Amino acid sequence: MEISAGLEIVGLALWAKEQEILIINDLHLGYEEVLQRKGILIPKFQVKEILDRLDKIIKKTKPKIILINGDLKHEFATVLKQEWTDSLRLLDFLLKKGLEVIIIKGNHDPIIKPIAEKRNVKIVTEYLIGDVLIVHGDELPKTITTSIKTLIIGHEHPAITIREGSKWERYKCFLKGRWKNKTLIAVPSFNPLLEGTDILKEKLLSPFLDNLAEFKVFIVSKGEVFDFGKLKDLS
Ligand SMILES: [Mn+2]
Repeated sequence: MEISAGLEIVGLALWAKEQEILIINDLHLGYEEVLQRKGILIPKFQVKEILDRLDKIIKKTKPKIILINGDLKHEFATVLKQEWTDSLRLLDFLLKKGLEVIIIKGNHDPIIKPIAEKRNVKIVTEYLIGDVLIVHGDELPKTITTSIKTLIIGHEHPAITIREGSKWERYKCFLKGRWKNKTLIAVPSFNPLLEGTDILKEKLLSPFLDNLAEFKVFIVSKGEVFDFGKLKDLS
């Protein structure tokens, strides 16, 4: 589904069709190890699930470049064993397909460099596609030129809880609204383990997102996209 001119939602990724660039964010690889250290035992299915989903999207879109818009791995202060293994597995999977991989630095990525350097992958703080600027979204950029019309961010992990009969289900969603005089698109986390921030109930994280009332919500469920209209009409 096209969310904005030239930008399509494909699963939990955003697809810049003309430029053949696929955008994903907030993989938080190694999150399972972090949970396990806290005594929460969960099966390690995260990477496999991520690669399976990515494989489907890549086969469908055939991108040239893949942008990882921040938070490739989870732990801030160090590189955990699982983060090494999982991050390299992901990069190798993408590089083997002949894709150019570019990492946009997120707030969980202060020490991403040794991983990226191992595979010669570029790290940037932002990426420009025509008049579309892609940043992680944890902080506002110092300068934004007037020529930029659209911003794409991650970081927020947007999701929404919807009532279905007697139970509530949480779905990941894309958001589209305005930030200053520009179009803003927030992309959900690509990690299946991270359900996301309930935008109706929880405090918002990104300084780009303040009042979401006028934002449009696009829910992703089992790879399908549904336009749910404006948030103010949902709550
Ligand atoms: Mn983040």
